[in-house]
Amino acid sequence: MTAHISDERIPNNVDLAGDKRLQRALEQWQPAFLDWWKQMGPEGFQGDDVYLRTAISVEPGGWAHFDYVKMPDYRWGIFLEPKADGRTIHFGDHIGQPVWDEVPGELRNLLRRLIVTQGDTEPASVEQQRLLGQTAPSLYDMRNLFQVNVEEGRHLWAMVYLLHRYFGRDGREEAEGLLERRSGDQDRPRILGAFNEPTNHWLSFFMFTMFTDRDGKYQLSALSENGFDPLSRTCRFMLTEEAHHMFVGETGVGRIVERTCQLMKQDANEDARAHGGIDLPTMQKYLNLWYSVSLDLFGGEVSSNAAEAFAAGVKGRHKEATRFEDHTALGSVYPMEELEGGKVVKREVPMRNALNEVLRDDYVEDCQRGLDRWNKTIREAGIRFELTLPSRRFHRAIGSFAPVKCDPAGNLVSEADWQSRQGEWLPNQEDEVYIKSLMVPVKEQGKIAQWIAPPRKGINGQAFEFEYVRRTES
Ligand code: BYC
Ligand code: FE
Ligand code: FE
Repeated sequence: MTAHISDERIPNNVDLAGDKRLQRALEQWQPAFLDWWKQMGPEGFQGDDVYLRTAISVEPGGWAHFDYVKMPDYRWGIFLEPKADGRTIHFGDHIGQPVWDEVPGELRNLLRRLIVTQGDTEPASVEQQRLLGQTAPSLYDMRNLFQVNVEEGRHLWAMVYLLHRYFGRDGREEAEGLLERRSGDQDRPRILGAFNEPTNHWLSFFMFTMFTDRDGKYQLSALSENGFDPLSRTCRFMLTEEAHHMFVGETGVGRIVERTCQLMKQDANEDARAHGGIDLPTMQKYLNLWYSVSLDLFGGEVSSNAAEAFAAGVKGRHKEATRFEDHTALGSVYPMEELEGGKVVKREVPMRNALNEVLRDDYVEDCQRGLDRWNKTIREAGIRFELTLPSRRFHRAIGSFAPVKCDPAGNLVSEADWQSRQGEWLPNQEDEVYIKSLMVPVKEQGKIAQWIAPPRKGINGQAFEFEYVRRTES
């Protein structure tokens, strides 16, 4: 294992050439991946030259090499952080034992399920974002979209490598399945809820990369604690790329907020819509939507799956090694809210069963930091409005609160009230029509759509005016 990435048909730092059978199997999967990419990847831009970051080494700095690339020629490959000698399992029931380089028989199903679930989200997001290039507000934003897309494609490669290398025939079948399911498809949907939601305009795209990619950060962090060393090492490398996805989301929403405030200031009634902007209450609705579907991605509050994964040493807490003292998570409890007989009650749950909620807590705090920055922009513009995270009980499809309806403040509401008021809390048909009406493509260098502010700086030291995408298709 080296930090260097080879220059073969499938770039890798796992000595693929030394395992001919595996290499052949992956070389057979590769054309299927490319077919999928051409069919389900960014539509209308496959022949263009895009200023992309490509990994050429997994060493710090080495993974950020910038150049013009046609997306189908992107160097998708298999990059793992180099192996650290003497790593041991540091939580759960096997503390102190050496990490596994192969899959222990009794953990085979559990690990396969986690890897398939993780892997499934990657192509799903590319499918969700497939048409967005056509309405990009600037070349800068278009390039960022494509950067996110190719990296999600590479994250799929990361999981497919593990399936092929460690899970035999079952793994190869799962790898095929990852190219067969489709986001939003009635008959063969993607596995997790948020990845079947339409993401068909840029407000949803930015909210998705802010809130849903951030779930990715926390799930990858939990998986990077893994006792199965190859999964840990691949997740650690994926996390380096994830930071950019969340940057795209947080700054994207931030730039809309900034523009909206400017437009409000120009209007006697602070009406941003009157000037072709996105008003803050509408932004709040999209925030409510994407935050709540992303909360669902952490699973139920009380989960025996989470307890089992922790015990086995395959899913730890965020920064397990440094933030916690007791790495067995036995003999302690975690307070949380649950629903009992139609009422919200506080309950103490054995720690191991509460780990989905523990991870969700870290996520919620991280989200709030992003909102604080957006609210600072609003405050500094002299506007009285605050974006807020809705209650965790709001609009849930997974967990204790899935069976009931709550308003954004967390109050239980009747089904009838929900029906009549949900359009105030979540995007309604009219909001969708309005937002889509703003989505006019801007393809000239240095220009930007009316509803969003330009970024403070460009990518890799380039100016905002840089030609981030060279169009060859019209
Ligand atoms: N939708 O015990 P429970 C990313 C299922 S994002 C549908 O409460 P568990 C990315 C669950 O499978 C990160 N089904 O929860 C972001 C279970 O089914 P079974 C993706 C759901 O199992 C942007 C049952 O309900 N990675 O990378 O502890 C762009 C009871 O579940 C959902 C991962 O998620 C749902 N939302 O935890 C691109 C990591 N939630 O077993 C990429 C891998 C739960 O009863 N996955 N269910 O049939 C996991 O760690 C866990 O499976 C989950 C759920 C966190 C998803
Ligand atoms: Fe990803
Ligand atoms: Fe991502």
